[in-house]
Amino acid sequence: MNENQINKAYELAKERYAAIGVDTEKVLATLQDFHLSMHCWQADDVKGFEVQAGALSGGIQSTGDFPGAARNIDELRADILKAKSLIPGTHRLNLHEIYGDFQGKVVDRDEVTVDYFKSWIDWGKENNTKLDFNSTSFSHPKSGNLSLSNPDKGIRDFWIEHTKRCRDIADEMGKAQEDPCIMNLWVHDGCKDVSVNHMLYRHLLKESLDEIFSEKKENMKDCLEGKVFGIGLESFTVGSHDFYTAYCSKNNIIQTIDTGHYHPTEIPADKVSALLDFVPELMLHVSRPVRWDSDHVTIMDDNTQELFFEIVRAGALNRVHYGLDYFDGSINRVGAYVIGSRAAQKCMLRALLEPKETVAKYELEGCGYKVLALIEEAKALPWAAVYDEFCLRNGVPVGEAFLAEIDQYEKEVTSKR
Ligand code: RNT
Ligand code: ZN
Repeated sequence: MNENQINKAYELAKERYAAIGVDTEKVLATLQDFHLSMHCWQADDVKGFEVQAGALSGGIQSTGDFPGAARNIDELRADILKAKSLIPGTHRLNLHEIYGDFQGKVVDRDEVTVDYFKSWIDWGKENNTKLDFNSTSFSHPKSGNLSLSNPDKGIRDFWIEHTKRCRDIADEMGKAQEDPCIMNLWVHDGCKDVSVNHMLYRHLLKESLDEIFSEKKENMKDCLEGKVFGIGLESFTVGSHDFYTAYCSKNNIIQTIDTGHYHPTEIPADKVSALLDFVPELMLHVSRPVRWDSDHVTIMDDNTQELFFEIVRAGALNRVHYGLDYFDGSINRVGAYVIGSRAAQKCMLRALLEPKETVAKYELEGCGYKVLALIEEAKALPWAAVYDEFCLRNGVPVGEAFLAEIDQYEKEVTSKR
């Protein structure tokens, strides 16, 4: 498709949407202001840069050994920038604590400071990329099965200290970028098999969180992520969805919805309107569950599409932070970023293009068949022409044209690692 063809297709689409009361120019402006928080951990299979790094633990796994994973901070930054050059719009980067710039030093989790993130803050500024942050309680000798909920006070205190330091770092990041840094707290704590001290573990987790959040921070926002189960932690999860729903709504904290963290027939999209009257905002980890795995590359599947529809229908666009969270080591990792980011963006675009006022009105008037009819018709409207135009205006490859760029980067860069 050349530029002229893309413009023509867009002009037709614009008229088609105008006929149902949707202004595609407005939609494009909104999409321009939609910022994903790209997770740094797809680039290196969640390894991070700690000198003393151990194997990935905490009930998560990245499978596959496709060549070219980033081995150090420079490679990871280069990969992220390559991916960003193929994704329209401006996007944030979501860092885990283990991705600090440790400069060859052994820095334990309870010793980390913003000094190890100074170069990230500079990098973010230079590359117009705002940063988000995560504490890291997995892949560490003190992780075991229980961290913040560990009955051993020494271990609990270690993770409390780590998490407090991470909040300080996130606060510095937020200050430097003049925009709040969103800090996600996910701990894997759970039991592999039958266990009886559930109340104790949950109580300890609550106490640890209370202690962690006792200090208010101006430039960062906390969010909490629950889960249904982890690998090797199949029988019980301390920080379940219910636990965090209660904690977040009681303490006015942002809740994280990872779309890979629910029962197979549970629809994460339904949580948007269920939660937003009780928690201040939502953080998303857009992902894709496949059987035991919660972290396949995001695509335009029903769950993802429905999630974005629900956010737009709820009028909650600005009350949601849009993180991605998947890790696939079996395919080109830069490709994985581009596919997942563009898929999330396309789902948002389709949601923005829905003739929602009309559909909502029909529903309130009791015209059920019209609701169904319009939603069915909207599925086949030319939204892809609008996305192509968006890519064109943003100077990134349109459609599958990004494949050639990734192939070239693979040939020249990642295959040589
Ligand atoms: C794990 C959680 C968590 C992690 C990242 C690496 O199941 O989804 O968000 O994926 O912190
Ligand atoms: Zn997640």
